[in-house]
Amino acid sequence: MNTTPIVHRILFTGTMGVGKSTAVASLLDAPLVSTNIDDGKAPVAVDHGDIVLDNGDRLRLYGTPGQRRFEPTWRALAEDAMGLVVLVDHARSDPLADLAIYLENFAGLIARTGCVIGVGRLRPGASPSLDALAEAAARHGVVCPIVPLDVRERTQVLALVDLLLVQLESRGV
Ligand SMILES: Nc1nc2c(ncn2[C@@H]2O[C@H](COP(=O)(O)OP(=O)(O)O)[C@@H](O)[C@H]2O)c(=O)[nH]1
Ligand SMILES: [Mg+2]
Repeated sequence: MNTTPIVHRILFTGTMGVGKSTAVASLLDAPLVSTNIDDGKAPVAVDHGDIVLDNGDRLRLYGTPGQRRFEPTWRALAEDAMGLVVLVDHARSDPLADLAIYLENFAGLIARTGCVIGVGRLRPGASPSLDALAEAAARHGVVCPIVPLDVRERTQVLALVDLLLVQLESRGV
């Protein structure tokens, strides 16, 4: 059992089925665990797991519940978080609208810490383009890395988390 203190709590958010649990699990050596987070109404099960980076920093990664009815839980998780990974499922009907929901709900966390956006199930040439997604993010005041990824590929998820950590470091979070 590793007892290094937790350096960062990072949230993975996005629509149901986008791959939050898969992304977090892909980084872990141990199985995902589920904890009840009390948002004041009822306990909600939240997936999480810890990874220890090569430099010894320990990260706790959370997959937020996807549905909007969990907005109070999102707020509770965001309070303690140190960064946000927004996953966009490009195969859904309106990825721009999906992105907007998460950027709006987590605006405070993003402003305080940082954000990266991973786009899954992106087919070549499909609309909206990554540029269009970046422009939409910018309209929400969020200028951050946007990269295509397959959440099942550990190296790709790790690269996205690295982009987030670089951002946190440069912002002194
Ligand atoms: N075929 C395919 N499956 C994917 C892709 N991205 C994610 N998945 C699958 O989609 C599912 C996502 O489920 P999960 O991680 O539980 O989503 P969550 O609701 O966001 O936690 C998993 O079974 C992934 O393997 C992709 O690009 N292609
Ligand atoms: Mg999940």
